[in-house]
Amino acid sequence: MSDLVIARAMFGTTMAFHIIFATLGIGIPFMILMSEFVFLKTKDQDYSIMARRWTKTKGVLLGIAIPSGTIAGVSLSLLWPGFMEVIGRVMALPFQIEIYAFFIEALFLSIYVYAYDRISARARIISLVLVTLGALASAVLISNVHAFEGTPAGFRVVNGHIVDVDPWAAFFNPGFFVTAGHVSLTAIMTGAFVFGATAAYKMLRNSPGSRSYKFHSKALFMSLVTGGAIALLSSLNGHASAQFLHEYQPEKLAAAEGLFETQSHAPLLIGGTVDPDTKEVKYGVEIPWALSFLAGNSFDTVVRGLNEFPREHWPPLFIHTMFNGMVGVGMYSLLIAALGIIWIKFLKKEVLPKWLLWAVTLAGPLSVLAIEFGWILACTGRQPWTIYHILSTADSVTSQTNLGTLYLLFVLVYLLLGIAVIAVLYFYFKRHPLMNDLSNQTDGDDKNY
Ligand code: HEB
Repeated sequence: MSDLVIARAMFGTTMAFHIIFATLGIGIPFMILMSEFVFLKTKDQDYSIMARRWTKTKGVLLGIAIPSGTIAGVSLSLLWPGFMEVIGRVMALPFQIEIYAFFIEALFLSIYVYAYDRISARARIISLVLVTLGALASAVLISNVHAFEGTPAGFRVVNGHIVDVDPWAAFFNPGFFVTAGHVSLTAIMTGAFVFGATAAYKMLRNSPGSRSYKFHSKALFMSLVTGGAIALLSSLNGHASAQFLHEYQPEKLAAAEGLFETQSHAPLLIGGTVDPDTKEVKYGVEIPWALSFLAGNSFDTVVRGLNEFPREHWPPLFIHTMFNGMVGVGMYSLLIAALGIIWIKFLKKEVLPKWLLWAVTLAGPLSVLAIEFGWILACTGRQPWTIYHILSTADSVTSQTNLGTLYLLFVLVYLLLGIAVIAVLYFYFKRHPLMNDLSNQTDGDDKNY
């Protein structure tokens, strides 16, 4: 393997690991906020218990998000010095502001946790809003560096030198709003479905009618409403992302859709594989005209095909599968949320069928997978560039060699960290079962929280 490939694999693995914790770091506090909010409105103690139990999870996840984020930051400079040189000159603002965002998140999380019993319900909600906003701001700021990579702005390159730097123009690059929106919405959606999946799984484990089943069905309903609503918004905004690619990174859209010939009335390809050599699409289903509509809201929209671009500038074509997977999960989650809501609210059934509970359980891991697909689509789909049409990945990479051993070491560290999180969460909740919290609630004893 070449050192470039190892560097990419190493950075990709780091980001794939970190992104899980960064995403849940937004979605979970949002769901805790929802629980506190419903508690404030209904005075139903179950929601308060839910909020406190999930706060433990947030704490553990933050414990991994910090080191994995630090590794990601350090890897950026160590593996991609050429890239960081440009970022350092033009796009340093997001990194500088992020420190404050993290500060706000950590500060208000501590207030929420340690002053829980001493502050009012409203103050708790305000703290949680700030925790969520802090986490969101971090994500938006860092994703903005990614947006800048796709739509660089705020500088000119003259004879290989960077001149006329305008940091705010770089900050508000054309990709800023679409990316910020998509990253934020999908993170909240993922948080909701992970919350819901846990509840659904617990419902499968407990008999209908039990206290625990009732508790979890409240969490389930709250998650389905939040997750469903946000999934709907994510797909609308995903549509905007696709239109954005059509305008700014047409070869990525062409690769994601296996489109070779530039054409109006372009078809949308679902499933199948795209072969770059024969330029053939195998086993896929084509929906006539749909891609033109997706790209420009009209069937006449001309979508540019890969043939217009030199072969060495084509992104890897497997991103088609990533795109399908991500959109598939979006559609699946919408459907499952709708079914669950209909079942509980309109058919007024307290017991949910097992298949539906399994389907919700599946939606949790699937939405995390969709996050991974989305990032692979966005970042692999930008190849061979780190900064679109300005700096290639090959020119960004470190000149250091023998990265192989280091890569294996990184993988090992992530494996250990991953196992550690699961073990900590598993044993913590095993030792502090829900029934304890529920019976404490009737005894009026608050000390154990
Ligand atoms: Fe997504 C990305 C679309 C859903 C997650 N997305 C993306 C892109 C596109 C899209 C076009 C690319 C962008 C660039 O590159 O720049 N989506 C879409 C659509 C839909 C979706 C149309 C519908 C349904 N997603 C989704 C989901 C999820 C996601 C469901 C999860 C959960 N994505 C994502 C991510 C990403 C993406 C994470 C990366 C970031 C950006 O934005 O880029």
